[in-house]
Amino acid sequence: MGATSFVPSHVLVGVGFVFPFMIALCLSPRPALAKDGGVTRHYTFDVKMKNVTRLCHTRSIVTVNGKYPGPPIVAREGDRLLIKVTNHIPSNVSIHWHGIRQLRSGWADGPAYITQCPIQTGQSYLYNFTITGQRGTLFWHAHISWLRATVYGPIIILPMKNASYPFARPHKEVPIVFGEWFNSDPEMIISQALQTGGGPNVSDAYTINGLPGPLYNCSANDTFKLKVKPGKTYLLRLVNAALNDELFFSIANHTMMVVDVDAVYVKPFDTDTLVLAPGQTSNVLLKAKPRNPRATFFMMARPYVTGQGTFDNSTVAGILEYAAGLGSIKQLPLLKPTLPALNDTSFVTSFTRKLRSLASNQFPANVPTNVDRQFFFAIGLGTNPCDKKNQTCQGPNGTMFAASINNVSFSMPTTALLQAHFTGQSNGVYNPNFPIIPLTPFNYTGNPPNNTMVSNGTKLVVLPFNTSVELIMQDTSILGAESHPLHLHGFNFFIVGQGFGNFDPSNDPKNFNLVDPVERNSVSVPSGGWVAIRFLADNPGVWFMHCHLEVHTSWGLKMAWLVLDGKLPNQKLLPPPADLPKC
Ligand SMILES: [Cu+2]
Repeated sequence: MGATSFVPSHVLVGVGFVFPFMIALCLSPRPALAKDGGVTRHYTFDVKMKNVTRLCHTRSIVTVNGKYPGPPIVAREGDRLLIKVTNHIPSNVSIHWHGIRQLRSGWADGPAYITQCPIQTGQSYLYNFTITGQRGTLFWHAHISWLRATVYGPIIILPMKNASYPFARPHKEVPIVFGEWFNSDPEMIISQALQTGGGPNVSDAYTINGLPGPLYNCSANDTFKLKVKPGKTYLLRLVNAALNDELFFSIANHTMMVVDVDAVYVKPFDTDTLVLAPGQTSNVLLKAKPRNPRATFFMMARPYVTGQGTFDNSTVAGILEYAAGLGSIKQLPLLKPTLPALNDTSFVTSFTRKLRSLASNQFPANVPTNVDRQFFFAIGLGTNPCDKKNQTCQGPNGTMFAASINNVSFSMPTTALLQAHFTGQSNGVYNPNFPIIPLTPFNYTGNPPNNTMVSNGTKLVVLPFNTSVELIMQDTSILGAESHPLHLHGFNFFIVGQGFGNFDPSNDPKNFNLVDPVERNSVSVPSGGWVAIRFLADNPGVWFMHCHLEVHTSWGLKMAWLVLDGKLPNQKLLPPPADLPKC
Protein backbone atom coordinates (compact mmCIF):
# COMPACT_ATOMS: atom_id res chain seq x y z
CA MET A 1 0.00 0.00 0.00
CA GLY A 2 1.42 3.33 -1.02
CA ALA A 3 1.73 6.37 1.14
CA THR A 4 -0.70 8.53 -0.77
CA SER A 5 -3.40 6.02 -1.59
CA PHE A 6 -5.09 5.60 1.76
CA VAL A 7 -8.00 7.64 2.96
CA PRO A 8 -8.20 7.51 6.74
CA SER A 9 -4.57 8.05 7.68
CA HIS A 10 -4.64 5.71 10.67
CA VAL A 11 -5.21 2.85 8.23
CA LEU A 12 -2.14 3.83 6.26
CA VAL A 13 -0.06 4.09 9.36
CA GLY A 14 -0.99 0.61 10.43
CA VAL A 15 -0.47 -0.99 7.04
CA GLY A 16 1.89 1.11 5.01
CA PHE A 17 4.56 1.80 7.57
CA VAL A 18 7.08 -0.72 8.77
CA PHE A 19 7.44 0.19 12.39
CA PRO A 20 8.41 -3.05 14.08
CA PHE A 21 9.52 -1.54 17.36
CA MET A 22 6.18 -0.09 18.30
CA ILE A 23 2.64 -1.24 17.95
CA ALA A 24 0.19 1.32 19.25
CA LEU A 25 0.22 4.33 16.96
CA CYS A 26 -2.08 6.75 18.71
CA LEU A 27 -3.55 8.56 15.73
CA SER A 28 -6.93 10.08 16.28
CA PRO A 29 -9.42 7.70 14.67
CA ARG A 30 -11.85 10.44 13.74
CA PRO A 31 -9.87 13.64 13.24
CA ALA A 32 -11.94 16.82 13.13
CA LEU A 33 -11.72 19.19 10.19
CA ALA A 34 -9.55 22.23 10.87
CA LYS A 35 -10.31 25.54 9.21
CA ASP A 36 -7.31 25.56 6.82
CA GLY A 37 -8.28 22.33 5.09
CA GLY A 38 -6.23 20.06 7.32
CA VAL A 39 -7.58 18.05 10.23
CA THR A 40 -6.90 18.23 13.96
CA ARG A 41 -5.05 15.27 15.40
CA HIS A 42 -4.90 14.51 19.10
CA TYR A 43 -2.01 12.82 20.86
CA THR A 44 -1.45 11.92 24.50
CA PHE A 45 2.15 11.91 25.70
CA ASP A 46 2.59 10.53 29.21
CA VAL A 47 6.18 11.10 30.29
CA LYS A 48 7.06 8.26 32.61
CA MET A 49 9.90 6.05 33.77
CA LYS A 50 10.33 2.62 32.26
CA ASN A 51 12.89 -0.15 32.76
CA VAL A 52 14.75 -0.80 29.52
CA THR A 53 17.63 -3.23 28.93
CA ARG A 54 20.32 -2.80 26.31
CA LEU A 55 23.83 -4.33 26.23
CA CYS A 56 22.80 -6.36 29.32
CA HIS A 57 22.38 -3.14 31.33
CA THR A 58 18.92 -2.42 32.71
CA ARG A 59 18.12 1.19 33.44
CA SER A 60 15.02 3.08 34.46
CA ILE A 61 14.80 5.59 31.63
CA VAL A 62 12.54 8.53 30.87
CA THR A 63 10.08 7.64 28.09
CA VAL A 64 6.91 8.85 26.44
CA ASN A 65 4.09 6.33 26.98
CA GLY A 66 6.67 3.75 28.09
CA LYS A 67 8.17 3.53 24.60
CA TYR A 68 11.82 3.75 23.60
CA PRO A 69 12.18 5.39 21.16
CA GLY A 70 8.97 7.33 21.63
CA PRO A 71 5.82 7.07 19.50
CA PRO A 72 5.72 8.63 16.02
CA ILE A 73 3.59 11.67 15.31
CA VAL A 74 1.92 11.19 11.92
CA ALA A 75 0.11 14.05 10.21
CA ARG A 76 -0.36 15.73 6.90
CA GLU A 77 0.85 19.13 5.82
CA GLY A 78 -1.86 21.57 6.95
CA ASP A 79 -2.96 19.51 9.95
CA ARG A 80 -3.27 20.90 13.42
CA LEU A 81 -1.73 18.93 16.28
CA LEU A 82 -2.97 18.92 19.85
CA ILE A 83 -0.52 16.99 22.00
CA LYS A 84 -1.23 16.71 25.68
CA VAL A 85 2.02 16.15 27.56
CA THR A 86 1.74 15.04 31.19
CA ASN A 87 4.76 14.80 33.44
CA HIS A 88 4.77 11.65 35.61
CA ILE A 89 8.51 11.74 36.45
CA PRO A 90 10.27 13.39 39.40
CA SER A 91 12.03 16.06 37.30
CA ASN A 92 10.87 18.88 35.01
CA VAL A 93 10.07 18.14 31.36
CA SER A 94 9.43 19.98 28.11
CA ILE A 95 9.06 18.71 24.54
CA HIS A 96 10.31 20.43 21.37
CA TRP A 97 8.84 19.74 17.92
CA HIS A 98 12.14 20.00 16.11
CA GLY A 99 11.95 21.80 12.76
CA ILE A 100 8.27 22.72 12.98
CA ARG A 101 7.96 26.34 11.90
CA GLN A 102 5.52 27.25 14.73
CA LEU A 103 4.12 30.24 12.85
CA ARG A 104 2.82 32.62 15.54
CA SER A 105 2.61 29.64 17.92
CA GLY A 106 5.95 30.09 19.68
CA TRP A 107 4.38 29.07 23.00
CA ALA A 108 4.30 25.52 21.63
CA ASP A 109 7.96 25.37 20.55
CA GLY A 110 9.12 23.73 23.74
CA PRO A 111 12.69 24.63 24.79
CA ALA A 112 12.65 24.99 28.58
CA TYR A 113 13.19 28.55 29.86
CA ILE A 114 13.14 29.92 26.29
CA THR A 115 9.48 29.67 25.15
CA GLN A 116 8.00 28.08 28.26
CA CYS A 117 8.72 27.14 31.82
CA PRO A 118 9.11 23.36 32.04
CA ILE A 119 6.18 21.11 32.88
CA GLN A 120 6.50 20.24 36.55
CA THR A 121 5.82 16.83 38.10
CA GLY A 122 2.12 16.00 37.96
CA GLN A 123 1.35 18.87 35.55
CA SER A 124 0.19 18.84 31.93
CA TYR A 125 0.59 21.17 28.96
CA LEU A 126 -1.30 21.01 25.68
CA TYR A 127 1.00 21.75 22.74
CA ASN A 128 -1.12 23.30 19.98
CA PHE A 129 0.31 24.05 16.55
CA THR A 130 -0.37 23.69 12.84
CA ILE A 131 2.03 22.22 10.28
CA THR A 132 2.32 24.83 7.52
CA GLY A 133 4.26 24.45 4.28
CA GLN A 134 6.32 21.48 5.39
CA ARG A 135 6.33 17.85 4.29
CA GLY A 136 8.89 15.14 5.04
CA THR A 137 10.37 13.97 8.31
CA LEU A 138 11.13 15.92 11.46
CA PHE A 139 11.31 14.70 15.05
CA TRP A 140 10.27 15.60 18.55
CA HIS A 141 12.50 15.44 21.60
CA ALA A 142 12.75 16.57 25.19
CA HIS A 143 14.32 20.02 25.43
CA ILE A 144 15.65 20.25 28.95
CA SER A 145 19.03 19.09 30.23
CA TRP A 146 19.94 15.74 28.56
CA LEU A 147 16.50 14.11 28.71
CA ARG A 148 16.37 13.90 24.93
CA ALA A 149 18.86 11.01 25.21
CA THR A 150 15.83 8.72 25.57
CA VAL A 151 12.85 11.04 24.93
CA TYR A 152 12.49 11.35 21.17
CA GLY A 153 10.48 10.07 18.23
CA PRO A 154 9.82 10.85 14.55
CA ILE A 155 7.36 13.39 13.15
CA ILE A 156 6.09 12.06 9.85
CA ILE A 157 4.54 14.77 7.68
CA LEU A 158 2.68 13.37 4.69
CA PRO A 159 1.71 15.55 1.73
CA MET A 160 -1.72 17.16 1.81
CA LYS A 161 -4.66 15.00 0.80
CA ASN A 162 -4.67 14.60 -2.99
CA ALA A 163 -1.12 15.93 -3.20
CA SER A 164 1.67 13.57 -4.19
CA TYR A 165 5.39 13.30 -3.71
CA PRO A 166 7.61 14.83 -6.43
CA PHE A 167 8.94 11.29 -6.96
CA ALA A 168 7.47 7.85 -7.60
CA ARG A 169 5.27 6.61 -4.81
CA PRO A 170 7.19 4.27 -2.51
CA HIS A 171 5.94 0.80 -1.65
CA LYS A 172 6.45 1.40 2.08
CA GLU A 173 7.76 4.05 4.42
CA VAL A 174 10.18 3.21 7.20
CA PRO A 175 11.40 5.53 9.96
CA ILE A 176 15.10 4.98 10.73
CA VAL A 177 15.84 6.92 13.89
CA PHE A 178 19.42 7.02 15.16
CA GLY A 179 20.09 7.47 18.85
CA GLU A 180 22.70 6.93 21.54
CA TRP A 181 22.45 4.46 24.41
CA PHE A 182 24.13 5.11 27.75
CA ASN A 183 24.58 2.30 30.28
CA SER A 184 24.45 4.91 33.04
CA ASP A 185 22.01 7.77 33.58
CA PRO A 186 22.73 10.64 31.13
CA GLU A 187 21.44 13.14 33.72
CA MET A 188 24.15 11.98 36.14
CA ILE A 189 26.76 12.16 33.36
CA ILE A 190 26.07 15.78 32.46
CA SER A 191 25.55 16.98 36.01
CA GLN A 192 28.88 15.46 37.02
CA ALA A 193 30.64 17.02 34.01
CA LEU A 194 29.22 20.46 34.79
CA GLN A 195 30.40 20.03 38.40
CA THR A 196 33.97 19.07 37.56
CA GLY A 197 34.32 21.22 34.45
CA GLY A 198 35.57 18.24 32.45
CA GLY A 199 34.20 16.47 29.40
CA PRO A 200 31.21 14.15 30.00
CA ASN A 201 31.38 10.38 29.57
CA VAL A 202 30.49 9.19 26.09
CA SER A 203 27.70 6.84 25.06
CA ASP A 204 28.06 3.04 25.08
CA ALA A 205 26.29 2.40 21.79
CA TYR A 206 24.56 3.97 18.84
CA THR A 207 21.09 2.71 18.04
CA ILE A 208 18.73 2.32 15.08
CA ASN A 209 15.15 2.65 16.31
CA GLY A 210 16.44 2.05 19.82
CA LEU A 211 18.40 -1.11 18.90
CA PRO A 212 22.23 -1.25 19.03
CA GLY A 213 22.56 -4.33 16.86
CA PRO A 214 24.91 -7.33 16.74
CA LEU A 215 28.29 -5.55 16.79
CA TYR A 216 27.95 -4.86 20.53
CA ASN A 217 28.28 -7.33 23.39
CA CYS A 218 25.01 -8.83 24.56
CA SER A 219 23.03 -7.11 21.84
CA ALA A 220 22.41 -9.55 18.97
CA ASN A 221 18.74 -9.88 19.88
CA ASP A 222 18.34 -6.10 19.80
CA THR A 223 18.87 -5.67 16.07
CA PHE A 224 16.71 -3.60 13.74
CA LYS A 225 15.67 -5.61 10.69
CA LEU A 226 14.18 -4.26 7.51
CA LYS A 227 12.51 -6.85 5.30
CA VAL A 228 12.11 -5.82 1.67
CA LYS A 229 10.63 -7.33 -1.47
CA PRO A 230 12.62 -7.47 -4.71
CA GLY A 231 11.87 -4.64 -7.12
CA LYS A 232 10.05 -2.46 -4.58
CA THR A 233 11.03 1.06 -3.52
CA TYR A 234 11.13 2.05 0.15
CA LEU A 235 11.10 5.55 1.59
CA LEU A 236 13.48 5.63 4.55
CA ARG A 237 12.78 8.51 6.92
CA LEU A 238 16.15 9.11 8.55
CA VAL A 239 16.49 11.06 11.79
CA ASN A 240 19.68 11.72 13.71
CA ALA A 241 18.43 11.94 17.29
CA ALA A 242 21.86 11.13 18.75
CA LEU A 243 22.97 13.35 21.60
CA ASN A 244 26.51 14.30 20.69
CA ASP A 245 27.51 12.76 17.38
CA GLU A 246 27.21 13.37 13.67
CA LEU A 247 26.76 10.05 11.90
CA PHE A 248 27.63 8.39 8.63
CA PHE A 249 25.03 5.91 7.36
CA SER A 250 25.37 3.32 4.62
CA ILE A 251 23.70 0.10 3.42
CA ALA A 252 25.87 -2.63 1.87
CA ASN A 253 25.52 -2.94 -1.93
CA HIS A 254 22.63 -0.45 -2.15
CA THR A 255 22.53 3.16 -3.20
CA MET A 256 20.01 5.59 -1.80
CA MET A 257 18.38 8.54 -3.52
CA VAL A 258 18.19 11.62 -1.31
CA VAL A 259 14.88 13.41 -1.96
CA ASP A 260 14.35 15.57 1.11
CA VAL A 261 16.22 17.08 4.05
CA ASP A 262 14.67 18.65 7.16
CA ALA A 263 11.18 18.33 5.61
CA VAL A 264 12.10 20.24 2.44
CA TYR A 265 12.38 18.54 -0.97
CA VAL A 266 15.81 18.61 -2.63
CA LYS A 267 17.03 17.86 -6.14
CA PRO A 268 17.32 14.08 -6.01
CA PHE A 269 20.77 12.50 -6.12
CA ASP A 270 22.17 9.05 -5.49
CA THR A 271 24.63 8.22 -2.77
CA ASP A 272 26.07 5.15 -1.03
CA THR A 273 26.55 7.01 2.24
CA LEU A 274 24.86 9.92 4.00
CA VAL A 275 26.09 12.10 6.79
CA LEU A 276 23.55 13.47 9.25
CA ALA A 277 24.31 15.82 12.12
CA PRO A 278 22.23 15.57 15.27
CA GLY A 279 19.06 17.53 14.57
CA GLN A 280 19.12 16.75 10.86
CA THR A 281 16.63 14.52 9.04
CA SER A 282 16.44 13.19 5.49
CA ASN A 283 14.12 11.15 3.32
CA VAL A 284 15.83 8.72 0.96
CA LEU A 285 14.51 6.21 -1.54
CA LEU A 286 15.91 2.71 -1.29
CA LYS A 287 15.28 0.60 -4.35
CA ALA A 288 15.42 -3.10 -3.58
CA LYS A 289 17.31 -5.29 -6.06
CA PRO A 290 15.09 -6.50 -8.94
CA ARG A 291 15.69 -10.13 -7.94
CA ASN A 292 16.34 -11.74 -4.62
CA PRO A 293 20.11 -11.31 -4.20
CA ARG A 294 20.31 -14.31 -1.84
CA ALA A 295 22.31 -12.28 0.63
CA THR A 296 21.62 -10.11 3.64
CA PHE A 297 23.01 -6.64 4.04
CA PHE A 298 24.21 -4.63 7.01
CA MET A 299 23.01 -1.06 7.33
CA MET A 300 25.52 0.68 9.53
CA ALA A 301 26.13 4.02 11.17
CA ARG A 302 29.13 5.38 13.01
CA PRO A 303 30.29 8.88 13.92
CA TYR A 304 31.94 11.66 11.97
CA VAL A 305 34.28 13.31 14.46
CA THR A 306 36.47 16.41 14.22
CA GLY A 307 36.94 17.48 17.84
CA GLN A 308 39.75 16.58 20.22
CA GLY A 309 37.71 15.05 23.02
CA THR A 310 36.98 11.37 23.58
CA PHE A 311 34.02 9.99 21.68
CA ASP A 312 32.07 6.79 21.19
CA ASN A 313 33.77 5.21 18.15
CA SER A 314 31.45 2.20 17.96
CA THR A 315 29.16 1.15 15.09
CA VAL A 316 25.45 0.38 15.07
CA ALA A 317 24.25 -2.22 12.56
CA GLY A 318 20.81 -3.20 11.36
CA ILE A 319 20.00 -5.84 8.79
CA LEU A 320 18.35 -5.48 5.40
CA GLU A 321 16.92 -8.80 4.30
CA TYR A 322 14.92 -9.92 1.29
CA ALA A 323 11.61 -11.61 1.94
CA ALA A 324 10.67 -15.04 0.64
CA GLY A 325 14.21 -16.23 0.14
CA LEU A 326 15.17 -19.78 -0.64
CA GLY A 327 16.65 -21.54 2.34
CA SER A 328 17.25 -20.02 5.73
CA ILE A 329 18.69 -16.56 6.17
CA LYS A 330 21.48 -17.96 8.31
CA GLN A 331 23.07 -19.58 5.30
CA LEU A 332 23.08 -16.40 3.24
CA PRO A 333 26.22 -14.28 3.04
CA LEU A 334 26.10 -11.10 5.15
CA LEU A 335 27.61 -8.11 3.38
CA LYS A 336 28.97 -5.01 5.10
CA PRO A 337 29.11 -1.46 3.74
CA THR A 338 32.34 0.54 3.72
CA LEU A 339 31.88 3.66 5.79
CA PRO A 340 34.09 6.75 5.47
CA ALA A 341 36.90 7.21 8.00
CA LEU A 342 35.76 8.73 11.29
CA ASN A 343 37.35 12.09 10.39
CA ASP A 344 36.56 12.12 6.65
CA THR A 345 35.82 15.83 6.24
CA SER A 346 36.26 15.71 2.47
CA PHE A 347 33.41 13.19 2.18
CA VAL A 348 31.23 15.44 4.34
CA THR A 349 32.07 18.48 2.22
CA SER A 350 31.31 16.78 -1.07
CA PHE A 351 28.07 15.31 0.32
CA THR A 352 26.80 18.65 1.62
CA ARG A 353 27.65 20.37 -1.67
CA LYS A 354 25.27 18.01 -3.46
CA LEU A 355 22.31 19.22 -1.43
CA ARG A 356 20.26 21.69 -3.50
CA SER A 357 16.72 22.93 -3.14
CA LEU A 358 14.27 21.48 -5.62
CA ALA A 359 13.53 25.12 -6.61
CA SER A 360 10.58 24.19 -8.83
CA ASN A 361 7.45 26.22 -9.53
CA GLN A 362 5.55 24.18 -6.99
CA PHE A 363 8.37 24.12 -4.44
CA PRO A 364 10.35 27.33 -4.98
CA ALA A 365 13.48 28.34 -3.06
CA ASN A 366 12.46 31.72 -1.62
CA VAL A 367 15.99 32.85 -0.81
CA PRO A 368 16.13 36.42 0.54
CA THR A 369 17.95 38.40 -2.15
CA ASN A 370 18.29 41.64 -0.19
CA VAL A 371 19.87 41.56 3.24
CA ASP A 372 18.64 43.99 5.92
CA ARG A 373 20.95 42.90 8.70
CA GLN A 374 24.24 41.02 8.67
CA PHE A 375 25.67 39.08 11.56
CA PHE A 376 29.00 37.36 12.10
CA PHE A 377 29.08 34.75 14.85
CA ALA A 378 32.36 33.16 15.95
CA ILE A 379 31.46 29.74 17.32
CA GLY A 380 33.55 27.43 19.43
CA LEU A 381 34.80 26.17 22.75
CA GLY A 382 36.37 28.15 25.58
CA THR A 383 36.83 28.07 29.31
CA ASN A 384 35.47 29.47 32.56
CA PRO A 385 37.64 29.88 35.66
CA CYS A 386 37.46 26.98 38.10
CA ASP A 387 34.78 27.69 40.69
CA LYS A 388 36.18 25.33 43.33
CA LYS A 389 38.11 26.66 46.30
CA ASN A 390 40.57 23.93 47.16
CA GLN A 391 40.32 21.78 44.06
CA THR A 392 41.37 21.99 40.44
CA CYS A 393 38.74 21.54 37.78
CA GLN A 394 38.95 18.88 35.10
CA GLY A 395 38.71 21.18 32.07
CA PRO A 396 41.76 22.42 30.11
CA ASN A 397 44.62 23.45 32.47
CA GLY A 398 42.44 23.11 35.56
CA THR A 399 39.65 25.34 34.18
CA MET A 400 36.06 24.45 33.32
CA PHE A 401 34.94 23.74 29.77
CA ALA A 402 32.66 26.36 28.24
CA ALA A 403 31.44 27.17 24.73
CA SER A 404 30.31 30.44 23.24
CA ILE A 405 29.00 32.49 20.35
CA ASN A 406 30.95 35.75 19.92
CA ASN A 407 32.51 34.89 23.26
CA VAL A 408 29.15 34.98 25.04
CA SER A 409 28.40 31.75 26.85
CA PHE A 410 24.64 31.72 27.32
CA SER A 411 23.37 31.64 30.89
CA MET A 412 19.99 29.93 31.18
CA PRO A 413 17.38 32.21 32.76
CA THR A 414 15.12 30.94 35.54
CA THR A 415 11.96 32.11 33.79
CA ALA A 416 10.91 31.74 30.16
CA LEU A 417 12.30 34.43 27.82
CA LEU A 418 9.14 34.52 25.68
CA GLN A 419 6.97 35.16 28.74
CA ALA A 420 9.36 37.86 29.98
CA HIS A 421 9.14 39.54 26.59
CA PHE A 422 5.37 39.16 26.17
CA THR A 423 4.56 40.51 29.62
CA GLY A 424 7.06 43.37 29.32
CA GLN A 425 9.10 42.05 32.24
CA SER A 426 12.43 41.45 30.58
CA ASN A 427 14.45 43.58 32.99
CA GLY A 428 16.84 41.34 34.84
CA VAL A 429 15.90 38.35 32.67
CA TYR A 430 17.74 39.09 29.44
CA ASN A 431 19.68 41.83 27.65
CA PRO A 432 18.82 42.71 24.04
CA ASN A 433 22.48 43.43 23.28
CA PHE A 434 23.92 40.23 21.87
CA PRO A 435 27.10 41.21 19.96
CA ILE A 436 26.48 41.11 16.19
CA ILE A 437 30.20 40.63 15.56
CA PRO A 438 33.00 39.47 17.89
CA LEU A 439 33.98 42.30 20.24
CA THR A 440 37.63 41.26 19.89
CA PRO A 441 38.28 39.95 16.37
CA PHE A 442 41.13 37.46 15.99
CA ASN A 443 42.47 34.95 13.49
CA TYR A 444 39.62 32.51 14.09
CA THR A 445 41.14 29.47 12.48
CA GLY A 446 44.81 30.34 13.09
CA ASN A 447 46.72 29.94 16.34
CA PRO A 448 44.18 30.32 19.12
CA PRO A 449 44.50 33.30 21.48
CA ASN A 450 46.17 32.74 24.88
CA ASN A 451 43.08 33.90 26.74
CA THR A 452 40.33 31.36 26.20
CA MET A 453 37.97 32.68 28.86
CA VAL A 454 34.37 33.34 27.80
CA SER A 455 31.93 35.91 29.14
CA ASN A 456 28.62 34.72 30.54
CA GLY A 457 25.22 36.30 29.97
CA THR A 458 21.64 35.97 28.75
CA LYS A 459 21.73 38.09 25.60
CA LEU A 460 19.37 38.23 22.64
CA VAL A 461 19.37 39.76 19.16
CA VAL A 462 16.21 41.80 18.58
CA LEU A 463 14.85 41.83 15.01
CA PRO A 464 11.93 43.85 13.64
CA PHE A 465 9.30 41.72 11.90
CA ASN A 466 10.28 40.65 8.36
CA THR A 467 13.97 41.50 8.74
CA SER A 468 15.99 39.70 6.12
CA VAL A 469 19.01 38.23 7.88
CA GLU A 470 22.39 37.03 6.66
CA LEU A 471 24.41 35.18 9.25
CA ILE A 472 28.00 34.00 8.87
CA MET A 473 28.93 31.34 11.39
CA GLN A 474 32.67 30.92 11.78
CA ASP A 475 34.24 28.01 13.63
CA THR A 476 37.16 28.87 15.91
CA SER A 477 40.25 26.82 16.71
CA ILE A 478 40.00 27.51 20.45
CA LEU A 479 40.58 24.12 22.13
CA GLY A 480 40.51 22.59 18.67
CA ALA A 481 38.53 23.27 15.52
CA GLU A 482 35.34 21.24 15.44
CA SER A 483 32.22 20.84 13.35
CA HIS A 484 29.24 22.38 15.18
CA PRO A 485 25.72 21.51 14.00
CA LEU A 486 23.76 24.70 14.69
CA HIS A 487 19.98 24.43 14.95
CA LEU A 488 17.64 27.41 14.61
CA HIS A 489 14.14 27.20 16.09
CA GLY A 490 11.13 28.73 14.34
CA PHE A 491 12.69 29.07 10.88
CA ASN A 492 14.20 27.31 7.95
CA PHE A 493 17.23 29.02 6.48
CA PHE A 494 19.06 28.81 3.17
CA ILE A 495 22.70 27.74 3.18
CA VAL A 496 24.10 30.17 0.61
CA GLY A 497 27.80 29.44 1.09
CA GLN A 498 30.42 27.60 3.06
CA GLY A 499 34.16 27.21 3.10
CA PHE A 500 37.29 26.51 5.10
CA GLY A 501 39.57 28.92 6.93
CA ASN A 502 38.39 32.42 7.79
CA PHE A 503 35.39 33.88 5.98
CA ASP A 504 36.55 36.47 3.42
CA PRO A 505 33.90 39.22 3.28
CA SER A 506 35.15 40.66 0.00
CA ASN A 507 35.52 37.47 -2.04
CA ASP A 508 33.39 34.69 -0.53
CA PRO A 509 29.98 36.37 -1.11
CA LYS A 510 30.69 36.37 -4.87
CA ASN A 511 30.26 32.60 -4.79
CA PHE A 512 27.04 32.54 -2.80
CA ASN A 513 24.30 30.37 -4.28
CA LEU A 514 21.11 32.44 -4.36
CA VAL A 515 19.40 30.20 -6.94
CA ASP A 516 18.91 26.77 -5.39
CA PRO A 517 20.62 26.68 -1.98
CA VAL A 518 19.42 23.91 0.32
CA GLU A 519 16.85 24.96 2.90
CA ARG A 520 16.96 23.42 6.35
CA ASN A 521 16.80 24.01 10.11
CA SER A 522 20.20 22.62 11.14
CA VAL A 523 23.60 23.11 9.53
CA SER A 524 27.06 22.01 10.48
CA VAL A 525 29.57 24.83 10.70
CA PRO A 526 32.51 23.04 9.04
CA SER A 527 35.45 22.20 11.27
CA GLY A 528 37.91 25.07 10.82
CA GLY A 529 35.56 26.78 8.37
CA TRP A 530 32.44 28.90 8.02
CA VAL A 531 28.91 28.73 6.70
CA ALA A 532 26.63 31.53 5.47
CA ILE A 533 22.87 31.32 5.92
CA ARG A 534 19.95 33.60 5.10
CA PHE A 535 16.46 33.68 6.54
CA LEU A 536 13.48 36.00 6.69
CA ALA A 537 12.45 36.82 10.25
CA ASP A 538 8.74 36.52 9.50
CA ASN A 539 7.77 34.65 12.67
CA PRO A 540 7.31 36.73 15.84
CA GLY A 541 8.62 35.15 19.03
CA VAL A 542 11.78 34.15 20.86
CA TRP A 543 13.74 31.61 18.89
CA PHE A 544 16.52 29.53 20.35
CA MET A 545 19.64 28.85 18.29
CA HIS A 546 22.17 26.37 19.59
CA CYS A 547 24.67 23.66 18.82
CA HIS A 548 22.88 20.31 18.58
CA LEU A 549 25.85 18.54 20.15
CA GLU A 550 24.16 18.52 23.54
CA VAL A 551 27.45 18.78 25.43
CA HIS A 552 28.22 22.09 23.68
CA THR A 553 24.74 23.42 24.45
CA SER A 554 25.30 22.50 28.09
CA TRP A 555 28.53 24.50 27.98
CA GLY A 556 26.72 27.58 26.64
CA LEU A 557 26.87 27.37 22.84
CA LYS A 558 23.41 28.89 22.47
CA MET A 559 21.64 32.22 22.06
CA ALA A 560 18.20 33.46 21.09
CA TRP A 561 16.62 35.78 18.54
CA LEU A 562 13.68 37.95 19.53
CA VAL A 563 11.51 38.67 16.49
CA LEU A 564 9.06 41.49 17.18
CA ASP A 565 5.43 41.59 16.09
CA GLY A 566 4.58 43.10 12.72
CA LYS A 567 1.92 45.79 12.22
CA LEU A 568 -0.82 43.59 10.78
CA PRO A 569 -3.01 41.42 13.02
CA ASN A 570 -1.73 38.25 11.36
CA GLN A 571 1.88 39.27 12.05
CA LYS A 572 1.57 39.09 15.80
CA LEU A 573 2.40 36.37 18.27
CA LEU A 574 -0.81 34.87 19.63
CA PRO A 575 -1.42 35.21 23.38
CA PRO A 576 -0.15 32.40 25.61
CA PRO A 577 -2.49 29.49 26.34
CA ALA A 578 -4.06 29.39 29.79
CA ASP A 579 -2.25 26.19 30.74
CA LEU A 580 1.24 27.53 29.92
CA PRO A 581 3.44 26.05 32.67
CA LYS A 582 4.67 28.29 35.48
CA CYS A 583 8.23 28.34 36.75
CU1 LIG B 1 29.03 22.32 18.92
